[in-house]
Amino acid sequence: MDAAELLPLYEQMALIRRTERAAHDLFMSGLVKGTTHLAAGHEAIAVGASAALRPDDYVFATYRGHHHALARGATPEECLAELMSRATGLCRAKGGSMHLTKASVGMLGSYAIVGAHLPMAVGAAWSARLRGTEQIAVAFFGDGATNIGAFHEALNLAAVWKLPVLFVCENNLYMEYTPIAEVTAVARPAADRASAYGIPGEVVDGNDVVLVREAVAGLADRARAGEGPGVLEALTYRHFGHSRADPATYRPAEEVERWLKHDPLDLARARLEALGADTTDVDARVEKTVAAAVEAARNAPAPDPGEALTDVWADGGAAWRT
Ligand SMILES: Cc1ncc(C[n+]2csc(CCOP(=O)(O)OP(=O)(O)O)c2C)c(N)n1
Repeated sequence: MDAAELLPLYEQMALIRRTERAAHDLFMSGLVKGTTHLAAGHEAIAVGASAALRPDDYVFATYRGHHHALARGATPEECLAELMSRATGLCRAKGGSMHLTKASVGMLGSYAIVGAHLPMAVGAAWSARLRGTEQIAVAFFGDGATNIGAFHEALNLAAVWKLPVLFVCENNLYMEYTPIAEVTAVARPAADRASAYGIPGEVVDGNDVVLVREAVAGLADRARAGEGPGVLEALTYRHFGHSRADPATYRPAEEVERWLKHDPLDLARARLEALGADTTDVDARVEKTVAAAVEAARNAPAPDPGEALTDVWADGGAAWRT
């Protein structure tokens, strides 16, 4: 990948990192309604994958989904306003941190029930198949979701119907506070299970945006060509605790230090420097954009109570009902 291609990916990752820091600070100031699960450290997965997708592909994420909303084109302002329950929020204050959704850019939602969105992504892929659009669906989920029944049901059905769906596991080594390795029979919780369903399972350095893009592009090409689903396990590490103000003291100091030295932004910056590109201007632009987004979100009005019942139910026509 040359510098002209990598620089915008770096910028997206820097924008996500800065937005997550802002979300953390707003949460600590008591301005975020409800909980929040930050994805700082996971940026390369969202950005690398998004760079390999078509604009009309479908993305499904977990409650730790700010990075996916931003990578697909939601703005920091609308995301932060949503976290703060403002009228200008991405879902006009009806979603909050755990339910960021922007259907116009294929971001079909963030889901708080672990594993619940994997079968939904299978459904979206089935819909694309029926309509003959060559779109694919991608479900992003944590390592803990691989021990949930819905993961296995989704992989099985996707394989049986050879659907254009990718299952991308963001393996950050921990569920809430429990290391995934302590409760899982195989070393690679997603990739090692893929073969049980006849699906290719790959492992990638989830902190390297270039490698993630390559891996997702390969699996996406297969899926679009009708060759069926793929599983990608992206190894990564979260910089913050699981949620809220969790200080993550259950993680060994040397492990934290090792992973912080393998930071996705540092890796991309080093690649750019080797290509003779400088990130100073990008960093300054990101800083300005997020500072303005924080200001706008803080000053945005509360939602109109009269809109409480709008946009909460899509009938889709009554023909499907018996
Ligand atoms: C079905 C279900 N069980 C339990 C929970 C509570 N819970 C929320 S997040 C979480 C940990 C999930 O870990 P993982 O899938 O590895 O994702 P990560 O949070 O690390 O991104 C749990 C158990 C839930 N939301 N849904």
